[in-house]
Amino acid sequence: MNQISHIRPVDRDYRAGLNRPLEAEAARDYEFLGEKLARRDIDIEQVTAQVARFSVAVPSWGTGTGGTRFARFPGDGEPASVFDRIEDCAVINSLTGATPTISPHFPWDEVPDYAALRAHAEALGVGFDAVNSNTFQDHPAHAAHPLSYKFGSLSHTDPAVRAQAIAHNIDCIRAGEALGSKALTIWIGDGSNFPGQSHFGQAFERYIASVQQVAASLPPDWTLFLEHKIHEPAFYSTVIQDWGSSLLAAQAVGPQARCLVDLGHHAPNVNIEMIVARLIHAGKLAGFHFNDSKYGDDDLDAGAIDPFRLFLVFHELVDAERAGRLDVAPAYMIDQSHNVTDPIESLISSAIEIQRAYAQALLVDRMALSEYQEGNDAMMANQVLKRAFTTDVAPILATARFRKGAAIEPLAAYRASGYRQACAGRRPKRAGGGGGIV
Ligand code: AOS
Ligand code: ZN
Ligand code: ZN
Repeated sequence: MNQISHIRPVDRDYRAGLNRPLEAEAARDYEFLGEKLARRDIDIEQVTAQVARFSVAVPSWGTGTGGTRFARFPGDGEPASVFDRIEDCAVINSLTGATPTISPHFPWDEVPDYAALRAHAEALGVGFDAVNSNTFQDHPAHAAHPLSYKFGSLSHTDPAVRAQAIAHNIDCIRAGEALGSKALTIWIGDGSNFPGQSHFGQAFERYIASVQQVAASLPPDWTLFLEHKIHEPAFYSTVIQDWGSSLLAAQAVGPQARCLVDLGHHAPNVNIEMIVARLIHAGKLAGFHFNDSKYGDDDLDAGAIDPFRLFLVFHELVDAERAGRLDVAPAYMIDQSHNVTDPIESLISSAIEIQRAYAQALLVDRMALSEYQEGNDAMMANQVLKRAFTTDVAPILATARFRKGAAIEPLAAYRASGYRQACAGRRPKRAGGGGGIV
């Protein structure tokens, strides 16, 4: 069977047809912006080429409607299997040209034949990014998880639970190898709800010893991403609460371990861009889980709440890259929970917002900024950043997409394709109801 016959947005000719009436206007907007940037000594073609090379991975779990602790309201045509999830991810990539890889989560995405899964993805033009383990839930139907993670996993007081969690992480590495991944992301829900419930030092030491065992099973060209989170599901303390704990753990585990920054995993008002700078300084930045937040780990769409912060994160990254201070390219992934939107639309929009922040960061006049910083001219230094942030880079993004054969207007193209309605016709309806964050 032709795998793409039922997935219109993946058809290049279909996208070209939708682009045709938009091309002339997009070209005019691009030319006009090119002239404006030239007055700032910026070559628009260089910026567009960098934007075109930029990509961010989409989470397989983000293609289904998420939920809160209170309820989940699934939409029609939601993916019923990992094969469906890959198709949705392929749609996002075809339209944006910016999301060629998928970050799978196990055991949610477990299959008996990973070669078949990989072939399915390749036929749709996508590959796999970091694999994620899941020891923050019980998997009672799964033979490899007979023990409960209620009181923790890699830091559990019971060595048998720790061994089970370690084995699961190693299984994830093996699955990832079959899929062509090069990294394992570990986020644990371990922590405590009551002062006195757990011993901070001992739990941390148990975590490090467990992760060291996982690291011992890593292929040499793999990286281990350690993800910190201030709270939830544990609300008094978490074992890897902040970037400091993450850095200490990564340093103890060794050169293959690095720190992953999920933008929603900090206290409100924490200066995340400075955390990024510090992790770069330590040579331990792994990458990101992008999302946006107002209060906590809200998992809202990237750029929906605070696009300036997203820009400031990219400003640090571009600055470090230009100065040769990035020892490895950071891994970019989206980690969101879509509760009131079509998940495909949210992921399309987020990929564009992340790319937008990157493009804006490329426009920062770094020479001028450095001079203002050296001269302690706070006002003008801030103006340099604002000038880049307020530049409308949409024509650059649209042109980068058009030249790749993606959609000039991805959201409109997605809606016009009727993809979700077609999915509703062939995928089973999912029940809503009970809470549970995915
Ligand atoms: C949880 O808060 C984290 O962001 C993890 O990255 C988690 O694995 C992912 O959100 C899927 O639940
Ligand atoms: Zn995350
Ligand atoms: Zn999170």
